[in-house]
Amino acid sequence: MAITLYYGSGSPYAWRVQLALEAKQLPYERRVLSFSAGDTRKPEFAKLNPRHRVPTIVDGDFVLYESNAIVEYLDEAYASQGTRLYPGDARRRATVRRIVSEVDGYTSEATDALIEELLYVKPEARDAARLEKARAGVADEFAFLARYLEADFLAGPLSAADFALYPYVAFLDRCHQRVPTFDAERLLTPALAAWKRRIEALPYFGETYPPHWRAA
Ligand SMILES: N[C@@H](CCC(=O)N[C@@H](CS)C(=O)NCC(=O)O)C(=O)O
Repeated sequence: MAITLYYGSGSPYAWRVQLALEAKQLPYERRVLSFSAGDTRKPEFAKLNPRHRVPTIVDGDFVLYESNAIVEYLDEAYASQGTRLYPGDARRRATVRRIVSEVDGYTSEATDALIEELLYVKPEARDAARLEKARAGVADEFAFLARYLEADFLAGPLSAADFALYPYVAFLDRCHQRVPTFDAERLLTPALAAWKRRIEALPYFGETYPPHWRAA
């Protein structure tokens, strides 16, 4: 039976799960929820996820929320299928978990600050110094992570670490779409820009692209 994925278009947490479902070659049905319509607050969804968040999956009679728990579950429950997202070796697996944790702990904070300044502060109220500080925070964080790129992907072979980071890097394109004067490419080191292109060249990547970004 196909897994059901509840997601929100553009949610970085949901995007990493969708990339994982694709990499694991698992059949799944998508249910897109609208944040503005309050879908995550509706009683039928609250029964699945009392924290009212996406992603949430239903696999048979098993319901699971929290993106990292979902990616690890998919990788373990369907270990022999598709790409291994958490390597078997304890040290390599710990490295993947460490990078995922860094993305959630540090990268998301830096990108949230930039998104806030760029997309949520009205253009007339925008403060150049605050915006520059937020932009520098993202550039520093991305340069930090780029140091891990000794091979094609963050922890060597493609892993959950790449799927955790990718949506945050891609969000810069969305910022550029919404604010054309914002130069997203400039925030990426050449190594990180090449890594981004490698993710986007994955055969299933297009399946995961947020629908409402395309329409914009
Ligand atoms: N720690 C959670 C975070 C999930 C999360 O915050 N999702 C946001 C979307 S990015 C959400 O569902 N927000 C609900 C809403 O705004 O109604 C995870 O890793 O899955």
